[in-house]
Amino acid sequence: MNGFFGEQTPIRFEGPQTTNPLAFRYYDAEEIVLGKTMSEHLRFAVAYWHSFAWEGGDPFGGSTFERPWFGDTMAHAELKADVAFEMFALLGVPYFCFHDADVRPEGESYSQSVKRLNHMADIFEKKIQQTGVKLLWGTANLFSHARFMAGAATNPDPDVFAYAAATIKANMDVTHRLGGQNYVLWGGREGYETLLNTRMEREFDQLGRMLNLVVDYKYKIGFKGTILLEPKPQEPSKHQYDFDVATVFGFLKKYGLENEIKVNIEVGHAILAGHTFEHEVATATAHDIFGSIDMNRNDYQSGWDTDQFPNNVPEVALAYYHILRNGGFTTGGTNFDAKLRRQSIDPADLLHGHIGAMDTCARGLKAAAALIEEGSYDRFVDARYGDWEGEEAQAMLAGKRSLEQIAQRVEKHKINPQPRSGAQEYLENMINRFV
Ligand code: XLS
Ligand code: NI
Ligand code: NI
Repeated sequence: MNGFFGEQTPIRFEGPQTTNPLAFRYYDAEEIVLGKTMSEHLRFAVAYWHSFAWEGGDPFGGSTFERPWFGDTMAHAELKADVAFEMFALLGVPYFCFHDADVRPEGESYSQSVKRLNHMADIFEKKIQQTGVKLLWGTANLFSHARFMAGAATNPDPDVFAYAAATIKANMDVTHRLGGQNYVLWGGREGYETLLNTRMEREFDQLGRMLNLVVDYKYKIGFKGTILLEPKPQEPSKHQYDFDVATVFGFLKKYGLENEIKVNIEVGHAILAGHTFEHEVATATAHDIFGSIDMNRNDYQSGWDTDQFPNNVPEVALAYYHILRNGGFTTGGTNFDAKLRRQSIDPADLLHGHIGAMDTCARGLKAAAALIEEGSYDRFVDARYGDWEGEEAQAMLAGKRSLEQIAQRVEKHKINPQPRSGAQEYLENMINRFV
């Protein structure tokens, strides 16, 4: 293959001993782990925006990347698509994800923007057929353009709500046409900059209405994928309504959507919300709203959503443990919503970022699978709750005992519970055997 990445052959698995930087050490797509191939478990996806649309700017300086597809014509957009699929093939990733704004230049009107999006979808349709690379999810960018500066669904101007609704419709149509497995809504500006100009109760109802419209439309067009909300506490807004998984669950319940919408959880967003990633995954599986993950970390000292490729095996392993315990992904997958550092300007840097990320996830998955297969960890934690299997405990849980009845039993049997060790250090050491 000879294109943007030069003369390059697809990245192969060469095992942990290899010194070849353009090879996988741990990700062997066909290796069977807990009855499925690694590729089927992990369902890797490349994020179009960071890899192909981000220019390397930061608040103090402009772009650092020179890419032949930077420009606002459709010819640039088509070249970008060629390079994107060149990279998907080199990496052997089964999926990709995109926003409308990543793949086509903004039009002068809504209709022109949609026309351009549909043209790119025609191209993607062919490429999907030719390569077998599939769409993990599509989404609308409802945060970059100035019209969305005060929010999309939560904007005080109903025309912005309408424009956002129309844009979502166009993106759902394209996602459906391309066989997308999910449709994502991340509300970067669904929140506020200052409470001084904000009526929160109105904005909640507007967002609740928009999500209901999305779900109605999903059934109308027969989209079989999952609708996903992506929580984040802030950035770009000072405060975002989809703060974290628990907040999103409460919101979905309020608007009757807890059985319709699931979550796409991002590592860096979990950290910004003051949680660990595995906390967010465990909260989602506990509420039965787990959908998909954006596997990109922050720089843990900077306090920003720096969108770096994952490199921490224990962190990744604990997240996959909760995902596997929940039965693994269904329509979701592992999306790298990650970008290069702005000094990493070479084409090969894009490959190194993804290769390292895929290897980190593969190691994490294998560690989590080994932990589950070996079984002592789960047995220990299950045993901690073992007494709840008793008859009286089950009756209390099922609502068959009143407070008075419980009090009587405590008195009669002189119940006097003794503290038991939580064994945290023992468990930490046990986990360390696997990661
Ligand atoms: C931004 C989000 C965004 C979503 C898709 O922080 O992670 O990239 O994943 O809109
Ligand atoms: Ni993010
Ligand atoms: Ni994301």
